[in-house]
Amino acid sequence: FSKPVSIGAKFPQIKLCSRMSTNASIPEHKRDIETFQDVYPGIIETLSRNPGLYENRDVASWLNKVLDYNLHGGKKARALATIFAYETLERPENITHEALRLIRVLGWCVEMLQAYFLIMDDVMDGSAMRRGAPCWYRLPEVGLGAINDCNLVQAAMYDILKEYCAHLPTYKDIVHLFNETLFNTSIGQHLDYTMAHRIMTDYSMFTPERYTAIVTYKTAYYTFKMPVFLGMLVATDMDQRIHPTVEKICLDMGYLFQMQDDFIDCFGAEHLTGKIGTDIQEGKCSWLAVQALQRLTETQRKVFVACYGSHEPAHVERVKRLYEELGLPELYRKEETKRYDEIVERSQNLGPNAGTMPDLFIKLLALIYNRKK
Ligand code: DMA
Ligand code: MG
Ligand code: MG
Ligand code: MG
Repeated sequence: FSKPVSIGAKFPQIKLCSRMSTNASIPEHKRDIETFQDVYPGIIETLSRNPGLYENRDVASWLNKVLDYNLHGGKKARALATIFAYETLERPENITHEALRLIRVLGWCVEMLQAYFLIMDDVMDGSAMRRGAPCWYRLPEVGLGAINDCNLVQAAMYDILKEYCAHLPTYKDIVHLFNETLFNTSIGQHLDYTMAHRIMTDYSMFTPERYTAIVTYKTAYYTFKMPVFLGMLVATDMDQRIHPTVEKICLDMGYLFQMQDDFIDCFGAEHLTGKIGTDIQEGKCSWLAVQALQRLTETQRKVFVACYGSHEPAHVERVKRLYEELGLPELYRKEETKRYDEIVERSQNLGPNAGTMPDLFIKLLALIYNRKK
């Protein structure tokens, strides 16, 4: 290990959203010259040495194309969260260039898991655009081949984990965390899909409890629990005793994140999100739909049932107008702030073993609060 560079925990005041690494606020002589993006070519190079890909060069270049198309252009919120987690939780003197490279590679693995789910998700949701470009499955040369492309991305992720992390004492725990996250997210995606593919007049399952289950499984595990726990697994001497509370806060932050996603699906600006909403058309159990169903009058309910789950633009507009008539945009803003405040308070009360964990939660909240994309 080379000479340590101190970053992260010593500079909690850094601004978060504008860059991929916290380098800018670090004195020049201590600056880590490698960035998150810089470790990507090494990952591609490592994959090219996989025996199967080495023997099948055309498949190797296809996989590069899959990764280039599906890993870039997004917010990379989960990779950022992974890197923040490590930089915040690790003691500054232990943050070496090698440790930073490792956590950045893990950040890319998290983004690969995300790419895997997004490719599938866009097929399942009948979406057209992602990150300002056509969804992968919609490219003429892809189509249903997208299913196997997902498998390739997932296999590449585990290959990279092995190549870069097999020597770590926590390797087993890291792989276990990826397996758990894959399983939980798939459970959530199944819940989400089956809720949308029901008898369209039946809204008995659109309850707050069911909504919590869907968003916890489909979003919270992979968006917050995984990055935070990866940071803990790579940082030295993490106190195991606060884990259950930390996990609960991560899952509640995931709820907030998906609630925002649902709001943006309906009321967001396409030029910012790079995607076109489908929740109303697909009849999704979204935060807005669940809130609406708790507030509709008998007459409004008839309109909702007639228009929800329809691709007819007039029907979609009518549902949006109903949401506005019910004051859901105002309710959303209040609820977002309330949930933000609750998470701040709970992270401040983690107790004497929490270390820098509260700082991490504040950073993660800053990353997502009032987000428009
Ligand atoms: C997000 O669900 C969850 C996963 C696992 C992709 P979503 O369909 O609301 O996401 P998006 O709005 O990005 O399509
Ligand atoms: Mg979707
Ligand atoms: Mg979806
Ligand atoms: Mg969405």
